[in-house]
Amino acid sequence: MNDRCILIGAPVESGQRYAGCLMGPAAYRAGKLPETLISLGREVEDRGDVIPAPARPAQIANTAVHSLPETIAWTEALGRATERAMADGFPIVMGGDHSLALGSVAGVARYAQEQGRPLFVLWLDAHTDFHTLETTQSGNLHGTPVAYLAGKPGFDPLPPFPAPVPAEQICLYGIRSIDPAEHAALLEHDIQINDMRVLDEKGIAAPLSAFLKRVKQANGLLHVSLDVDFLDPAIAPAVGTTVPGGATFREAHLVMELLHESGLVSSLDLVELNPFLDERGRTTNLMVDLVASLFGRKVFDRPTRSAG
Ligand code: B3U
Ligand code: MN
Ligand code: MN
Repeated sequence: MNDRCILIGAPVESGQRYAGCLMGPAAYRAGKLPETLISLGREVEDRGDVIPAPARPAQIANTAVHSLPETIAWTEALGRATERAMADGFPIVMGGDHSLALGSVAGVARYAQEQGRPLFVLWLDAHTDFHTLETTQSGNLHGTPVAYLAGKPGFDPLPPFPAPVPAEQICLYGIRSIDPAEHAALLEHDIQINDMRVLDEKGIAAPLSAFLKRVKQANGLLHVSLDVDFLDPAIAPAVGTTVPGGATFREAHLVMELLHESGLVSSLDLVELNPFLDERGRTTNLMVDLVASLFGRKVFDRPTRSAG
């Protein structure tokens, strides 16, 4: 893991319909994300909030889709900002709704391609986000980035995804809500879907460890996209779409600890936090604590003893 964390504010809320996600980056700063990373020995460079270019008109056949021009502008601006940050350190993209990943993952993919390294993506989410511009019925583009990064057609007039991520390099984790069109599309793809049924049976650690092993063997870069709704709404209420049955406090920390131990994560999105829906900052605080676990905060640091 790179020592230098580059914070990128992405106050995006055009990918869904609740107002408030644009306060996400400010909440992470108020919740002391930068100070927390510094306390864990990281250098931190906060590049402030990205300002997209003015939106240009764009039209498509699916009339349900809203805010497409804004989404295109965010995708382009965040792609550039994240690609640049990859060259300088470990980007942490503070959202903003999940449509920001259309840009952040595109930037990471361009960087991975330049480096000649395979990109792996871990998607921690209640949803599969596998709609295209043609299949979405809600019209909320936060439900589309996994299909985009997997290289599915149906995204015109978004910029073509630079280097589509092969299905075997994508791992969806915590899934408990799939729309019929996503379900049909996922049947055509070999993406690993760890829905809650799988995680209840196998435990939270085993499927993740198997995926991490593959990343390591391939000398891959690993992008983690953490949607607040991966967590159970009882512990993380500050999100527009709550889905019961999410990861518990302990499961979520274990995921972050395993990711830290692997040393493989190279970039991170924090998405869907809506501070307007929070209760005295508890969701923001939990997200900051999860990032702390990802960057090595431990309850008890056990020095490795040599045998004998
Ligand atoms: N799949 C539904 C719901 C949804 C996706 N992502 C979130 N909600 N957060 C849709 O609207 O595409
Ligand atoms: Mn999502
Ligand atoms: Mn979600």
